[in-house]
Amino acid sequence: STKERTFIAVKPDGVMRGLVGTIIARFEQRGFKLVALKLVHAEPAFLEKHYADLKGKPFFPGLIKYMSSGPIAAMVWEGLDAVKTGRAMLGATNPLASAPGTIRGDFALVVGRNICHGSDAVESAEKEIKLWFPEGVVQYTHALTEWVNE
Ligand code: DAT
Ligand code: MG
Repeated sequence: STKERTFIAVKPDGVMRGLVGTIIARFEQRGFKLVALKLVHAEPAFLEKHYADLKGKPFFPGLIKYMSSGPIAAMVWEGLDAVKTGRAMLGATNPLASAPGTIRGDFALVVGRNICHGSDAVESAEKEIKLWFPEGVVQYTHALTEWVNE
């Protein structure tokens, strides 16, 4: 649906490298609507909730350390097929396997510094949006909505 929402985040390496604007621009230009945005320096305990499904993986401690090493630009984007399209725009988890033209395929090389996060399903998007934005998202009418959608 055109109201589908996904949680997208620029990870600490993306923020430190000055890629927040570039990543936001890609979602804006594609036609998605920004409905929540904040910069957070997340605590390890919070990130363990975000990545609860990966607890037990050998890379989990390193992942939490990386994600808590600096600010994260957390956002919610809304629009047609936002979850799947958002993932396609990010590229494969391992940037070496990400197609050129994707965010990871254009700006990253290694899985442990892959600069961005995107929800992998509608249900995980709902969970992640509640976790990162307990205050809720912002409701407004985007001027482009009627030109981007049929
Ligand atoms: P994604 O971020 O594409 O949804 P994921 O949910 O499987 O991928 O993993 C979350 C993050 O954990 C991923 O962005 C980078 C890190 N990660 C995943 N697999 C890894 C691995 N084999 N080695 C090191 N880090 C890994
Ligand atoms: Mg994931």
